[in-house]
Amino acid sequence: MGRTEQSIFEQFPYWRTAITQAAPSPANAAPAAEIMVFVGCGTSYNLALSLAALANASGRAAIGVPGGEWTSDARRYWPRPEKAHVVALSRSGETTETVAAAKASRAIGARVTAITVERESVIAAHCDQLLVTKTHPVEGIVMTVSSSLMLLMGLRLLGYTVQESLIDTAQNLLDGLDARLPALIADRSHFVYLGGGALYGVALEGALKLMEMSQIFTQGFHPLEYRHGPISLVDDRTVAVMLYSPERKGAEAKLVAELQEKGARVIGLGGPGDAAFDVPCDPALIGLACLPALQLLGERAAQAHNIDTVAPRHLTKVVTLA
Ligand code: F1P
Repeated sequence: MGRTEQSIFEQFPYWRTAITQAAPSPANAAPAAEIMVFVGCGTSYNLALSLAALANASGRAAIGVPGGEWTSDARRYWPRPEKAHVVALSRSGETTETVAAAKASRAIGARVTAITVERESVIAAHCDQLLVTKTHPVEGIVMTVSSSLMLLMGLRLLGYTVQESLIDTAQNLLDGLDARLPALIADRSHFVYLGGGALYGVALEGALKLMEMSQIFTQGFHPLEYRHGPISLVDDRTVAVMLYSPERKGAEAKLVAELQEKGARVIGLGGPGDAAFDVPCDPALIGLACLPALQLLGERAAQAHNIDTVAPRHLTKVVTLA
């Protein structure tokens, strides 16, 4: 087993530790904030999008913004950035754009919460509130355990309770998908990830994982957006991963049936597909429950192409700009 695969399968003890840590003081502890702005880059940006949707769902105005965008012109995203509560996500705590976003936000008086797995990082030194937990030491360039852990910490910041039973759900999904994966992805070269609301960021993250691990071009979409153009790519080379939202399952299942008619093989997470998996948990936690399985999909696709995910092409663990 390679190091990336090992980190995926061995992530749950780290979840357990993060779950049992003292709960962070709630996000609404920043009374002057008009809005929560979740910032990050790459995987951390995908998590930011998901957390922003979950914050809105729990009654707090929120947006997700790439670190570089918030740094270069925050006012294009929120007219009073000094009134924002900025939540900066960064595994390394060193990514140039995210660190700059945190520093610039503090400089104008905004509150900054940092979510990271590196206690001694730059971002940890430039925040008002630090959420940190330990990650698996074997994790390499491709972010696996740490992305699950940062999503978990973000959920707790928003006041969601992550029960130990979620670990069973995530583990069962990981093992269940793994048993079916070789047959599901055999001979398939076009992959698409679909998810709405908080699952849109998770769909993007599934796509990013597959792309960086296996070098297969892929995309993520809001489910019903897929009919508006991208569906023209679907044929018998397609695998579609549908992250079902419980409240929209009917409409999403109809889309899945259309994709199947056109030749796609569908992995249904929380609803129908050629391989269908239950995701029994609080709807807000579906994305977290699915992340390890999505990470594994990237790893198995890479293995099918004899690509080593320990050293993915053109990638480094941290992107720092001069
Ligand atoms: C952000 C990130 C990762 C990506 C790659 C480069 O890192 O874009 O998402 O996988 O390793 O950096 P971070 O700010 O979360 O450390």
